[in-house]
Amino acid sequence: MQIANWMKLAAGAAMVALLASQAPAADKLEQLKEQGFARIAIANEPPFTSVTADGKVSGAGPDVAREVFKRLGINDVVASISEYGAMIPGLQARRFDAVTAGLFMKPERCAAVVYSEPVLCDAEAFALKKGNPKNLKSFQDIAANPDVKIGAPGGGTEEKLALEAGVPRDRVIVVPDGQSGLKMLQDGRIDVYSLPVLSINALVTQAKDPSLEVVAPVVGAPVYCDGAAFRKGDEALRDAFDVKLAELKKSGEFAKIIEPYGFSAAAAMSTSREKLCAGK
Ligand code: 6CS
Repeated sequence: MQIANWMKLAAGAAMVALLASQAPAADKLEQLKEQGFARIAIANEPPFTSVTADGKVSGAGPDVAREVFKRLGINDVVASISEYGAMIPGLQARRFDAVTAGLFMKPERCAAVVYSEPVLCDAEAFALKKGNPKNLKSFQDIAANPDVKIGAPGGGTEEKLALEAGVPRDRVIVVPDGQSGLKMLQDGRIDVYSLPVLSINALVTQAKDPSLEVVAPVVGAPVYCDGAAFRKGDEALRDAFDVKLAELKKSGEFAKIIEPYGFSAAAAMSTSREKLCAGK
């Protein structure tokens, strides 16, 4: 093909991409149907989200999202791994169409994105040395002991809970992923690694390391729930997602998807976006 024709083709493709990105929010659902997939952000933190070596995306969040999107006429999901702190900026920059990663609903996040109704709920946990030698049961215990360093996801809830409890910034170590956190704990570079209970249990169980133990739930830390998060402006897509999510909850299929991962359907169905975004 002549260079001139290639340039025309490239210009046309760029125009399509530009028009799609400017499409009115109400057409976002139509745009995703035509695209054939929804681009989701995940963290690869089982059992919330998981990507196998051959690229298969699973975990409770993507499995629920895949089923809901399928019922909306969007055939599949394509996942990108992201740090929690980068998920909302990525959504706002249109790098993702949704976040289905266990991004817990909290007032400050509810102000930045539009959430679906609740999907995955969990308490917080600590992984630490067997015997809990520094007797750490809460984020306040960590703040009170100047010798303790905590590892937590960057931009994540556990990082925020530690800082809010008064742990100085230089004792809150950003950990990129579960395996790194485990290694840092085993090497003594951190004294405690914090994630939600199901994530910590999955990691420590898989590690089969008798020198580690889990403290759960963390005393004084709330039970959080996530929802699928959408960009402000995509409320119509969020509303359509909620209709199908409610159908799954009503039929019992929602429980069939998430409970094998250890999540409680009743916990998600006992609360609401309104309550969680109000910090209740
Ligand atoms: O929403 C969050 O910030 C937290 N959610 C999960 C599923 N893991 C850690 C993260 O900090």
